[in-house]
Amino acid sequence: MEKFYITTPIYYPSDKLHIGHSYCTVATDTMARYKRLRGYDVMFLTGTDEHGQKLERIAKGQGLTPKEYIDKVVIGIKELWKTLDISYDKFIRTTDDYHVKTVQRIFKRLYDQGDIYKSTYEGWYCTPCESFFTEHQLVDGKCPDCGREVEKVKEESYFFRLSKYQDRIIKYMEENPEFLQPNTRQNEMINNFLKPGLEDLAVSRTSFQWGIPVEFDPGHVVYVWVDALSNYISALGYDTENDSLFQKYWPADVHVVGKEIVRFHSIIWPAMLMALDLPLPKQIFGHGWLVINGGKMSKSVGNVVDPNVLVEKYGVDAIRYFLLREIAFGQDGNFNNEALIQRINSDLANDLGNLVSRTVGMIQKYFDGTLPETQEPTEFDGDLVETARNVVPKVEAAMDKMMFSDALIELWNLIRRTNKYIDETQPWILIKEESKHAMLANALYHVAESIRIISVLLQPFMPNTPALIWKQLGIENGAWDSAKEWGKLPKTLSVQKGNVIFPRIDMKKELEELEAAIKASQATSIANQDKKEEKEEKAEISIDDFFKVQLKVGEIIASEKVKKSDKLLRNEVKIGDEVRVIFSGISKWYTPEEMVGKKVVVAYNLKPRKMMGEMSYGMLLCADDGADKLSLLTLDKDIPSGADIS
Ligand code: ME8
Repeated sequence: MEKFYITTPIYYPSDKLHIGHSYCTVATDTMARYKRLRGYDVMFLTGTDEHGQKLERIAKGQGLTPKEYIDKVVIGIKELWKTLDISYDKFIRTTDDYHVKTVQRIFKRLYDQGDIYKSTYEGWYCTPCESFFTEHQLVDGKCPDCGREVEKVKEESYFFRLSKYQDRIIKYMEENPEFLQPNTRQNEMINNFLKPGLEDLAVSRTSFQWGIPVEFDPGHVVYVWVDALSNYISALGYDTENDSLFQKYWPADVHVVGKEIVRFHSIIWPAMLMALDLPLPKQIFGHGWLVINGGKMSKSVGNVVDPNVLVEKYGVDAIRYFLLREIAFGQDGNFNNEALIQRINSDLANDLGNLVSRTVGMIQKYFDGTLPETQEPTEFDGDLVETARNVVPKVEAAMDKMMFSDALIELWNLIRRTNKYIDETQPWILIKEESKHAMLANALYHVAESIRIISVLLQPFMPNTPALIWKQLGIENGAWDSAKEWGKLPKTLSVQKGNVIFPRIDMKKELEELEAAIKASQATSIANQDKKEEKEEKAEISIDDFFKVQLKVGEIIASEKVKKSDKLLRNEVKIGDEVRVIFSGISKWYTPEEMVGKKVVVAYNLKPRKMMGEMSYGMLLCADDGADKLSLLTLDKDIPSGADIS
């Protein structure tokens, strides 16, 4: 069986994934379903990208550890994918142990073979995008990707020899025009990034800790994009004892990604794979954005639409249809409530829903639910059968290029042609004359058979509607190839009337309700955010909780700068009879000489943790103005070291 490996990006865990994120996943899911129906052995991977400074900060803001915060959010993400009927085969989290180990091995291997080396990084960092930029890449001093403020960073860093792979990547792209789709993205990458010259990439950080530690240099964590991109192979067991999935599925057939992350997937990822001597994915498909009034839908702008609100109102199939039909995959598309309701009314309720219900209704009414054996052709049959026969290769051709919208246009041509056939044959006239009943039976058979073919082809896009149609037509399932054959329904078809599959809705009333529902969900999301921030300032804890923290007086008897770090001091602190090593990130404010002799406040029962290859036993308390001032907490009377603080 031929294999097909398809991936979505792994999402940053965010409280609210919006309809823009859902768009990417729904499209990928549609492709995975389509390939399964075509008989492929499909591996569909999605997951979450859980490291980086941004998450560390958000979690801290909520008084949680990053993992505690992310665990909660991931539950919501998985629920959303369930709501949208996303049929992924594997969900990877970059905090999964196997992934962490694979990334560490990859990093070490690249270091050992000289593709990664140690130096000093000086430049600009955009935390929301988790991206480094050189001075000349900034636009008006801001992040070229999101337009937000960037931070100046100077730190010791490992570098990946990206520049070494530049020519090979250009050559690869030129020789494989299918590699980066749509085509325009390839020109953009070659002309804007590759030809001007690649710089080596800083691939480790020392200024925060929430990342995968570089095993042989624990003060460093792996740059989040190196960590994230590796998910596509770590999920398959790459470089482990059990790498059968990797052997079977790699290289990926397509990585589906949003246009702003095409750069990482078409330059950094290929370079990493080249360095690892692995084949490149067959395709990177960069889709466009869902925009609202011209701007990208995004949480920080506050214009996000919650997919749950939409699904609750109109059902998952209607929402999936709208996303796939309304926006040409690869281009940006406007998300618009009116267009959504319009599509539901015209394409789903009028064209499809009405076709099914009136056909079943007529078979019920004219023939008591079962068509008679005797049937006579009409002059309109040939054209309908021809249209149905042609639609399958057209849908397949569009799907093979991931042109979901085109595939649906083809499918709707058949739906409209079938409706037209009803108007041409006029069953309500034929029923009036006994001699025309054989013709009427044939006409209704033709319509039902066409509906069957439509329902088979609808499956990748709409996971639920086909089964509702089959129930009414009395069939069990719809193998893809059965759509290529006309006449699979029994001549004496028996139908069973069911509910209307897509009821028509009142545009004006619905529009008001929908706008109100979206506004309410945006307001709740902002209010929740505010509440969380408030809680973070004023959260109360019980006295019992407070007493869980053991504070003691310590006297600093020795202090020195840590060589590999520009922040840390290594202090030896006398607490009663014992002497503890406690690292503190305060060398910007205190010299070792200033430290020695100070009586300070020590968080005494903190779990020891490894810093710079050595254990640190506790923490020195400081006051921090959040900007650039810091003061160690000291005592204003002489109290012996080891004394309790309460
Ligand atoms: O980029 N319209 O994660 P992410 C369409 N963790 N797509 C949108 C969108 C919109 N309005 N907003 C977001 C990341 N997306 C990284 C990926 S992969 C190794 C690491 C899409 O959660 C966006 O384009 O910020 C991207 O493809 C996906 O959602 C995940 O974005």
